[in-house]
Amino acid sequence: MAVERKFPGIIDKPMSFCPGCGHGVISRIICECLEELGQDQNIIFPIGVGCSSNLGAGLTTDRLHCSHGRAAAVATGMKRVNPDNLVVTYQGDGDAYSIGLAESTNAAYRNENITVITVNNTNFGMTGGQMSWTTMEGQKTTTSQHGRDCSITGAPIRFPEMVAREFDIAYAARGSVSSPANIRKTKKFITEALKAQMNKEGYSIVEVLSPCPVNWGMTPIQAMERLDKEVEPYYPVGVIKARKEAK
Ligand SMILES: Cc1ncc(C[n+]2csc(CCOP(=O)(O)OP(=O)(O)O)c2C)c(N)n1
Repeated sequence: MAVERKFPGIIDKPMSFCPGCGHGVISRIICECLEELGQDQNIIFPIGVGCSSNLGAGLTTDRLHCSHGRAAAVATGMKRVNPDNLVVTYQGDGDAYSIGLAESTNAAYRNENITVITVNNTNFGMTGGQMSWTTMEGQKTTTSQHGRDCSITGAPIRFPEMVAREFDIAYAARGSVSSPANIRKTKKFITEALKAQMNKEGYSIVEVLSPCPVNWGMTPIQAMERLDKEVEPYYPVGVIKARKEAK
């Protein structure tokens, strides 16, 4: 007997990601969270440029493919004119933290009532794996061929920690897709971030660590191991800031 696979209702087409990429899992759990909160017909996605933009290709919801790095600014406008809609950005680390660092930081500075989801795969994925602000020290990319030298470039940015420390935001957390346990945690973090927006508490951010096997030059299994052993120690998984007790 054929087993029926159930997908969240707002996913209507397959999204095309490379084998072993984390974007597919992350997209799916965001949609699950929205459905479980009864918000799946009430969502607008300002989506970044990069592999993240494949999210828009598979959904039935309102969404806008924003100029590179500007999703938090677009989200600000969307939320201010549609305060009853949930507005959730979906961006890569290159989009949100390198190219869009000003827009991303300013939205947190103003404590905009939006939810920001960034997929940190430690490089600019879609364009072939260039160094981004999250690339690890010593990591080889097409633009750091001898390994990232932080004495020249500065150190990898921990953006959620930075905005949680400096600004009066509602919620910040970091998840990962390196194991089923971490995927479950990430789902909880995204749910809490969405609830913060629903309760009008202000800006919420969840960064999700993701493997990028093709640009890391690894098999999907090796990339998962790297995520677990090298990336997570520098980018710890967990709640960084929550106004409410539910952690
Ligand atoms: C203004 C501008 N600069 C550069 C590009 C080229 N570009 C397209 S996708 C991309 C990489 C995005 O990387 P990231 O945000 O880390 O997301 P990922 O693809 O890794 O998910 C770049 C640099 C562009 N489209 N527009």
